Amino acid sequence: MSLKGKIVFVTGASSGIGAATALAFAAEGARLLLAARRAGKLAEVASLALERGAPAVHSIDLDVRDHRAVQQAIDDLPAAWAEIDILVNNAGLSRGLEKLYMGKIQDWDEMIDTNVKGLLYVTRAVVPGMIVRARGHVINLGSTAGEMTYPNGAVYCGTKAAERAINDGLRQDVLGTPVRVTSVDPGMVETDFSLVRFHGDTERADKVYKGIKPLAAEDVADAIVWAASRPDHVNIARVVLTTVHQANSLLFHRES
Ligand code: NDP
Ligand code: 8X3
Repeated sequence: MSLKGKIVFVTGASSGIGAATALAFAAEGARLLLAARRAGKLAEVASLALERGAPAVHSIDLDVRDHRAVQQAIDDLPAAWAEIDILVNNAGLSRGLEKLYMGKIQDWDEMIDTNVKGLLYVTRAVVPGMIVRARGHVINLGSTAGEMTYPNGAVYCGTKAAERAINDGLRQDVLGTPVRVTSVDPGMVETDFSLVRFHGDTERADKVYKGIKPLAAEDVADAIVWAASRPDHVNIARVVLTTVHQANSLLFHRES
């Protein structure tokens, strides 16, 4: 299915997988609606997307944790941008890596509010329009962490297990409409993810990828664009992808 001229809304488009996804859709000639909190970084991605072939880009400064702001942002879209064809629910993060009984409440709130509630708020604001227009595709960012919990990551893994349930629930709830629902579930991807998890500690973040060739954000973007470009009667329910150095959440091969 051609993606040319489609309106693609990517949340968390200012870095990592979201930015790579925006650029991959740009190369397909899609129109891009990009959202994140860091307006400067979003502007850089927007200008690159135009260079790569997006016919138009509209950026929104948005915190997905604020349900009123999310609804307002969708309600306020200029008419030319209102008919969203593809929603990529990518905004998300992990905070901390420690035993559950020592975890920081603020970290838990941030992960749950972003990865679970934020995803729900955006979905709730966008999907009704897709139902009315009888077309649309929601692509949610899950994780291998949602399939298998790892030590010290219970809350992050819990948010991705919730994504999995929400993804599957939404697919059931839109049954009978042409709207498609996909979860793209990567293993370890080298982005700012670990830097954010460790609150800016670069040394600790770098260790995560030591001896491993992780997935790149572009590998995940490729899977997202692939799912979006299947014929419109084909619903890809879930794509799980890891580097060859990772078998699951717990098992890695590290080169010494
Ligand atoms: P990055 O840190 O590079 O990107 C995260 C993006 O989410 C940023 O653009 C950030 O933008 C945005 N974001 C975070 N909080 C909010 C918020 N409250 N409102 C709006 N946007 C927000 O990490 P990744 O690219 O790796 O992560 C993207 C998604 O992929 C996440 O859902 C993550 O859980 C998932 N994932 C990542 C994996 C990995 O190993 N990297 C593996 C599996 C899944 P800003 O700060 O400007 O708001
Ligand atoms: C990100 C992958 O395993 O680092 O969802 O949590 S992992």
